[in-house]
Amino acid sequence: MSDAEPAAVRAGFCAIIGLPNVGKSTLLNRILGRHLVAVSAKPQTTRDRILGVHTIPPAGDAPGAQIAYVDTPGVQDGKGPLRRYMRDASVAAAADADVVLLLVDGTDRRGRLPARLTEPDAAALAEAARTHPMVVAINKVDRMGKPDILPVIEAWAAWRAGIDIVPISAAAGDNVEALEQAIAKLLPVGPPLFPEEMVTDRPPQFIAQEIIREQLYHQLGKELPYACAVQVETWSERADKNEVTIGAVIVVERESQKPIVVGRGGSRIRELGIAARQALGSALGKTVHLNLFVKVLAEWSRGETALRRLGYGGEGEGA
Ligand SMILES: Nc1nc2c(ncn2[C@@H]2O[C@H](COP(=O)(O)OP(=O)(O)OP(=O)(O)O)[C@@H](O)[C@H]2O)c(=O)[nH]1
Ligand SMILES: [Mg+2]
Repeated sequence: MSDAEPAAVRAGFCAIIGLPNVGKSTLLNRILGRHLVAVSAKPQTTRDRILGVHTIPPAGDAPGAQIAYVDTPGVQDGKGPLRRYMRDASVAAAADADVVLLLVDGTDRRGRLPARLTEPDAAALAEAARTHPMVVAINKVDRMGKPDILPVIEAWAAWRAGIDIVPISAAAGDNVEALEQAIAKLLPVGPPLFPEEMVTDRPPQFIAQEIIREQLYHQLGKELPYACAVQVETWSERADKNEVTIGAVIVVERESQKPIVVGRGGSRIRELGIAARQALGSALGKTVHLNLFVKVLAEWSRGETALRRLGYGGEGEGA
């Protein structure tokens, strides 16, 4: 290899994989500097693989790179078509990637150490590391004492030789640039794959659905968010006023779930609407008018056709 020529641009796909709740979506939002995907304290928030493109301009000796990140649902076992779809989405994203970024929650006593993973998780990760260049990021170090961080780094360094291990805080942004440099140097040399200004392949309607869905995780109890899907049905923009009016439906699985989402005298859905409208306004950079409705689509998470209607599965899912 010769380093005499000007350093070449690198570009390619990086799949972000890891157990549920480790902070994969938080990291992607942080890298892109905008709220693209739903984040919540509840596991299994991400349902689909989502593409987020970061074009890093050249700076000093660094030649610049374009990293096309694919956020994935947390790897885990589970039954039912939705779970299966989520699992397939992660496996496929990792298989298609040029580099795999394994994100580990440094505060999770079990998941933070390779020796404590369950057998299927360990096998899936070993396979990803065997077939792809990999970087391991230890996340949430803002909540760890320094003496706790080192043994976790050492455990992953011992797991596979020659892998970069980068401690980060996705929430605070600490060390995220160093992580991106570690990923970039493993990408193939080549021109950018996407236009420089492109951030995602998803339309604004999808981003709106994610933001509304995130509010469901924040505002509904433990179980219900998993029974909900969000579908944007109408979208009308007034460019002259920088305004958009969005009509969205919250889909639940059973008649009995409807009043819980609506709340007493409509209070819950009103609150959801206010919070979602604010979040949408800042994500889209527009004034947002939001009309929310609730609809029952019986057992949607169990039916392949209903899943497809709600955008899970079928064509056009990112990378
Ligand atoms: N303290 C701290 N919390 C974080 C950090 N990164 C993420 N979190 C929190 O961890 C929780 C899970 O974050 P997500 O980004 O939704 O995790 P995920 O890996 O995408 O989860 P799934 O989509 O369910 O697989 C949220 O409550 C985040 O606010 C971090 O660096 N520090
Ligand atoms: Mg996620």
